[in-house]
Amino acid sequence: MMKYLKIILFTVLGISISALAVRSTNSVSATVDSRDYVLTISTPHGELFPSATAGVTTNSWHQSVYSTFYENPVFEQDGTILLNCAGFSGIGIAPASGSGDSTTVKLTNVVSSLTWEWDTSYWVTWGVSGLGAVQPIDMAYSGNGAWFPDGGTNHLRAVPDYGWLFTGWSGGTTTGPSATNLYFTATAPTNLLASFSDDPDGDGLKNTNEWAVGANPWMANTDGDDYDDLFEFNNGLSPTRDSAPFISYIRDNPDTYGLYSSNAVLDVAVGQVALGIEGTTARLRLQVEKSEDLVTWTNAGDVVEWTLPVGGEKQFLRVRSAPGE
Ligand SMILES: [Ca+2]
Ligand SMILES: [Ca+2]
Ligand SMILES: [Ca+2]
Repeated sequence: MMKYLKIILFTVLGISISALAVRSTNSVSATVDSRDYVLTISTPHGELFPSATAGVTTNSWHQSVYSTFYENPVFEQDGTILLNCAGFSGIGIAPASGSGDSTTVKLTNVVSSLTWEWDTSYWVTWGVSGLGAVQPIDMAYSGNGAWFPDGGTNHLRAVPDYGWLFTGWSGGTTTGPSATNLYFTATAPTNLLASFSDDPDGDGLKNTNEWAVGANPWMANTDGDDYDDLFEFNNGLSPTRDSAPFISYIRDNPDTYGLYSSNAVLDVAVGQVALGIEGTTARLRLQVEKSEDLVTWTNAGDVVEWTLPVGGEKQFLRVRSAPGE
């Protein structure tokens, strides 16, 4: 029995000695990349932290590089431009992209790059001229201003007070009165102005009075006759109905209304008719003329003269043709 144990022991020992002999003669070789890996970090905004990571950095293969900023977000142009770091993308780095404002990447290319990306927003304010308000719709705002993302669209609504009408936007955009709902895309910090007027057509008649008589607050002469809305309103005429026939009727019937047309007055005052007052006597002198061609006129008789005593009180005199007998 002891004899067999010795054989087994020597056998195991022999194998062990043999294995040691093989390991001592084996060798392992590995290739180590000793080249410099160059990472270029760039950013359009902000100050990179630590400053050593700004610009070109030399590292080894699979070296970890940490990059972040001293400050985020960043404000520019007196606080009217808001910049938020929105992540990065790169070449020859792992990971190749990411979100947030800090990262640790490993270099996988000899020449690699990491570029930070930023979101830009512009501070847009709004004011009013006249009486009305600007309402921001479905958007965050503070007072009379809000951050508008670059290229994004926000909705503002112009709401006039009673008696006033919206006439348009100015400032960052110019619109007419129909743009009460403004969908504005900002490309720079902007001050918008919403204008309101109580007399947008400038005819002197306030909107409330225009509405009261059905006139058009956007037209100075709603019915297109010879009289503006204000004149018709102030004189009991209708700004929505042509007043010309009414005026013509009066003009064509001066006897009915005790009127003289300008022509009738001229006929008495000019030419060969003279009506003068001498003391307490009114004197009228008439000269009848004749013509064959309505161009050349000659006297057709003697001057005829009438006199009439007049008192000290105001009197009106007139001359008219008399029917024959
Ligand atoms: Ca008006
Ligand atoms: Ca009008
Ligand atoms: Ca009119």
